[in-house]
Amino acid sequence: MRTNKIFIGGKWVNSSSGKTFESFNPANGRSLGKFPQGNKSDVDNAVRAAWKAYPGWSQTPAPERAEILFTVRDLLKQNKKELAKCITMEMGKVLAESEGDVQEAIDVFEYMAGEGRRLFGHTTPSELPDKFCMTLRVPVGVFGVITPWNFPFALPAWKIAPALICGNTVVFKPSSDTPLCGIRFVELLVKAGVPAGVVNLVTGSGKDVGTPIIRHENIRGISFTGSRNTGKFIAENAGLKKVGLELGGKNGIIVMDDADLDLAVDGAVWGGFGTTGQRCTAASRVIVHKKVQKDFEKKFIARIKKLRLGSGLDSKVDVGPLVNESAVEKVQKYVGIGKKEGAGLLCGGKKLKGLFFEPTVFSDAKKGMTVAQEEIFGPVVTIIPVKNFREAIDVINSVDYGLSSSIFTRSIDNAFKAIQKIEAGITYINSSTTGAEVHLPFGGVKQTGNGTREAGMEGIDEFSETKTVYVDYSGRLQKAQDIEWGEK
Ligand code: UN1
Repeated sequence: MRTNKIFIGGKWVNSSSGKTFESFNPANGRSLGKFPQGNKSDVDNAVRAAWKAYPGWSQTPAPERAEILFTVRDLLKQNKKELAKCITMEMGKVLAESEGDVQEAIDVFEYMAGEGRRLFGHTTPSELPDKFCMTLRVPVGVFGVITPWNFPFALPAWKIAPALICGNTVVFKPSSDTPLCGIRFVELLVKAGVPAGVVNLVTGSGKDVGTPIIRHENIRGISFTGSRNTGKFIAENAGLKKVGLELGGKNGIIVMDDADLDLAVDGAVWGGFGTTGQRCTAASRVIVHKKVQKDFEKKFIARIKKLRLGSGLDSKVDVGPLVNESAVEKVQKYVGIGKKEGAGLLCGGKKLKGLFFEPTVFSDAKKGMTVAQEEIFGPVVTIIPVKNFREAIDVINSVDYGLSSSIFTRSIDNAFKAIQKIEAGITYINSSTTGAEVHLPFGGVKQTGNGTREAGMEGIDEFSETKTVYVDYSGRLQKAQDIEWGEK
């Protein structure tokens, strides 16, 4: 069995804990190897290495840093098929989606490499003569990057590419469900020429590795994607670090009575059951106009019945397993709650062999029911019927989250009203709730995060500080706000 190492200061080393954990293929339970169970002293070493590398990296011109990012892009491209296979084996989603995951990483490295020749600040006039004002972007310092297992290449890329282009160095903790993908990712960075200490990797649990990163006195920024509970823990424990949180969603698709129903069904199936529902942008609620509810449900269920479950490596399969045992238990728990609260089970509801779970639909749910409010992160869609557009907006906004959203309608008025009224970071018109493109900002409102955005130009803000510069060439001590002092 392959025993892996952590990566600190440019060297693959053993964890000082001496302990290991295993990662398993969720489709068949086979072990993918042993991984070091990192601890606080590994994190301390990683932080020291990251600071040691910081002066050199942060002072390298950004266009030169970008050359390395372009090489990462090229290597991801060359190895796309094989990396996708690694993703599918480790977290279960089907190969086509895993290739999409790698493609997203390719795109973001390309986009952020391009930022190496931008990283814009701005200039603006001074209120005083012979004085020049501008802003610059400067790096933050050492960043802790903590990522989930559902996009094991795209999400580390969303964070590490902008962190690097801005001149930061990184301590990276991948999810303990996908340590192998994390290692493959770092191997590729090293091959591309990322200097020693610029990216360090510590594998292990949230408690043993995540918490020491979050609380570390010498880490200046944290970028995290994952559960709301962990997000809250970070907000409470990171102190005055610059923190970016991308937490969950309870995303809704509104289907109006004038929608193209076949298109809406396509969107609901893909959004609800792609990645086995394990996306923060999953369409876990469908808010359907009563006039078309029955038609929609008939077509929706017919499509779901055709979904083939199995190993994501099999090209005929549509839906893979859930990631682990506790994910299965969580889905089972919510299905039980849905039934108890009186939502109507239209299909599915049962655990199958191993970590597979039937695609499940609840209907005639009320907006306040638990299955209409809480993130399940599995193949469960809750249908909530509404009588008009106003009620649809009320329902879609009735949750604590605000990540993605969608409306299917042929009315331009409804489309634009939805853009205006839906409380979410992302709104799709006549498309599903997933499918973010890397040159646009990604993130949510309300309890989906703390207001930061990833990807796009806004993605640079999370990983840089703004420095304000005043240059006075008047030869006098000029004072702003027109103050006269000591001059009489
Ligand atoms: C996530 O689930 O954490 O738009 C991110 C999407 C993907 C990213 C999802 N590109 O669904």
